[in-house]
Amino acid sequence: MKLIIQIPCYNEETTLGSVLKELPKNIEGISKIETMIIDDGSTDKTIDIAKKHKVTYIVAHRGNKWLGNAFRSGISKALSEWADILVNTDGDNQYPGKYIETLLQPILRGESDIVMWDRQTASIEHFSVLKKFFQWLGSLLVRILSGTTVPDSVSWFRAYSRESLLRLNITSDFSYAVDTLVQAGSKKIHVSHVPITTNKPTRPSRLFSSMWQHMTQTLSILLRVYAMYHPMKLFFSLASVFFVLGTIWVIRFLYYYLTIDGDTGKIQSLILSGAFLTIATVFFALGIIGDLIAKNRKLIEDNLYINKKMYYNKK
Ligand SMILES: Nc1nc2c(ncn2[C@@H]2O[C@H](COP(=O)(O)OP(=O)(O)OP(=O)(O)O)[C@@H](O)[C@H]2O)c(=O)[nH]1
Ligand SMILES: [Mg+2]
Repeated sequence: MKLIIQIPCYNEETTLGSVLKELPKNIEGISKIETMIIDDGSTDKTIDIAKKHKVTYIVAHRGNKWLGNAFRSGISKALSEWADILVNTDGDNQYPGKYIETLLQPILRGESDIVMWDRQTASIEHFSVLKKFFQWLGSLLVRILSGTTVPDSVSWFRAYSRESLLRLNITSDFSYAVDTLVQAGSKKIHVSHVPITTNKPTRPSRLFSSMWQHMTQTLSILLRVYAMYHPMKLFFSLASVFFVLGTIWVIRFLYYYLTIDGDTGKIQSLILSGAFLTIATVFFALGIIGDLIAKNRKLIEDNLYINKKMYYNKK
């Protein structure tokens, strides 16, 4: 069993050294541990630090391509280098390397394909009450939409089996955290989680400038990926809301029209219901078209899985 520990880095010269020093050198059940950084166009000494610490693979992007693309480059390299398990951790020393062994256990036992770290956000001291509430709400929404049971959906510290890497197709350039979970739920990739504590922050997030930006970006990615994998559920739910509203207003019109001797004074209700029912029809149509496209995507992804397996396993 070969493990590759990957660290996407964007200007992490101050903390990368301590992250690398903390990584485990031996883990029971793992015959080889290798390290990899994906340098996403850093302008500081990130690469020099990686070389100094004898990182096994340095994947360098020309310019800043964002985290989703860095993760994709990492997956590709890990598959080429025959990783059986890939662990992703941050370059800002947010996640204690000593817990990697714990993170791997569900995969080593053959129980899971993706293992997430659960930061237990409710007990993190430096999180405000508002941040804890939104973390809880966001993770609840991700659980509902992805059909997984993860308590902490946006942490980067995760372990992936080779099989899950072959199955996942990252389409988000920016943050892939919820993208992977919706896909895992839809593709029946087993996801589990282990509760571990977090290090104190070494610097503010580089990905998100504020909590609001984090929330809006993540929500937008979540809805887009959900629409990709479950278009019928999404658009039929929206259509149903407008269908019910339209029906209520048309019933109101008919009630007055039929009971109060041809009263046509409620014509506004009829116009409103016409608009609602038209919107409902558009959403129903989008659901059906989306479903047809999603079926094609499934076939394409099945094909991609076979191609990736042949390509990487031959290498
Ligand atoms: N490849 C790439 N990596 C990035 C980029 N921005 C941040 N990173 C890396 O992605 C990891 C996560 O970034 P952080 O800034 O720690 O974001 P975060 O973990 O969501 O935020 P915190 O929870 O506040 O730490 C780090 O290892 C960064 O170096 C980027 O544009 N491209
Ligand atoms: Mg971080």
